Amino acid sequence: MAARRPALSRVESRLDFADWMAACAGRVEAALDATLPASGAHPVRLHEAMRYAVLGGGKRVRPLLVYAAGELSGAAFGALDCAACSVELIHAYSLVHDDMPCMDDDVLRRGKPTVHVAYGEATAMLVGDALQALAFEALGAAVTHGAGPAAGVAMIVDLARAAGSLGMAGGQAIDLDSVGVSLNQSQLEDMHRRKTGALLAAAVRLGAACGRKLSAPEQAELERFAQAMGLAFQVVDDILDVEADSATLGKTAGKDSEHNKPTYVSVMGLEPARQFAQSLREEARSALASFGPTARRLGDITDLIVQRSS
Ligand code: GRG
Repeated sequence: MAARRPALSRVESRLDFADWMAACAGRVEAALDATLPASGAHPVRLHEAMRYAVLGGGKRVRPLLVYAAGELSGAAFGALDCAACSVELIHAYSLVHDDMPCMDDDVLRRGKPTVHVAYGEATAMLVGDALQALAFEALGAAVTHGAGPAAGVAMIVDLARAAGSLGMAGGQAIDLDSVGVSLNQSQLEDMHRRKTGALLAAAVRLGAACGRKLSAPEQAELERFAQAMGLAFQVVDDILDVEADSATLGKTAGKDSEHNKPTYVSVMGLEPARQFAQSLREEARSALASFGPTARRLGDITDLIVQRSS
C-alpha cells in the first residue's frame, strides 16, 4: 500500500458527517489507486479495465462502514484503509460480473458503460477474477498496518465467507434462479441477506476487527446492527428501482420488474416496503445504543442508506 493518502486523523472524528464522508472517500480512493496496478502495467488492457471498474465512481458505502466501525474499536487508519479497499474491490468485482450478459445483462453502471461494453466480455470476466484476488492481497496488508496477524487471518476468513457460496455468490445464484418465480418474504430476505447483506455486514465486522477485540455482547450487538442495516440497504434499493430514474441511479432503473424478479416492492407493496425500511433503520440504531458516541458514524450511515435517492 503506498503512502499517498489524504489526512484523516483522530481530530477529524469531530468533523461533521458530510466532511467525514468526504475524508473517508478520499482515503479509500487514494488507497484503491495505490493498490490497483498502474494502467500502463503489462497486460495493459486488463489493468486499464480494472481501474475503469473501480476508480472514480460509486457511493463507497462499504468503505464508509469499515471506517465507521473502526471508531468502535479504536482501529488504526492504515489497517482500515486495507479493509476498506478489500471490501470495495469485492463489491466492484461483483458489479462487473453481475452486469455481464450471462447474468443481469446491463449496459450502464456508475453512470458509465459497463465493463463488458467498454472492454469486451472476456476482459470483464478477468477483471472480476483479478479484483477478487486483489481484494485478499489488500486485506492481508492490514496485518502490517496495525491489525496484527490473528485479526488479519480472521478477517480474511470472514471476507471469504461473505463473498463465497454461502454469502454473496450464493445469493446471486438464488437471484438467478428466482426470475419469474414467486418468493415469499422470508425467501426474499434469505436471498438478500446473502447477496447484498453478507458483504455489507462483513464491512462492519472488518472495520471493528482492525482495532481492539470487542467483547462477546458488543460483537452480538454489532452483528444485530449489521444485519438490520444490510437488509435496509436492499429494501431501499428495491424501492429506488421503482421510484428513481436511470440518470439518478447511474444504472438502469426498473430492471427488476422488467426481468420479472421478486422484490420487496413486488412482495409487500411500495408503502409497506417503505415502512419496513424505517423499522429496520430503528432496529439498526437501537443495536448501536450500547456503544455510545463511538457509534455515531454508523448511525449516520444507516440514516443515509435509508434516506438515499441513488
Ligand atoms: C456476481 C458473485 C456476483 C454477485 C453479484 C452485488 C451483486 C451480487 C449484484 C448487484 C446487483 C444489484 C444491483 C444488487 C442490489 C444491491 C446493490 C449491491 C447495489 C449496488 O451497490 P451500491 O448501490 O453501488 O452500493 P455503488 O455503485 O454505489 O457502489
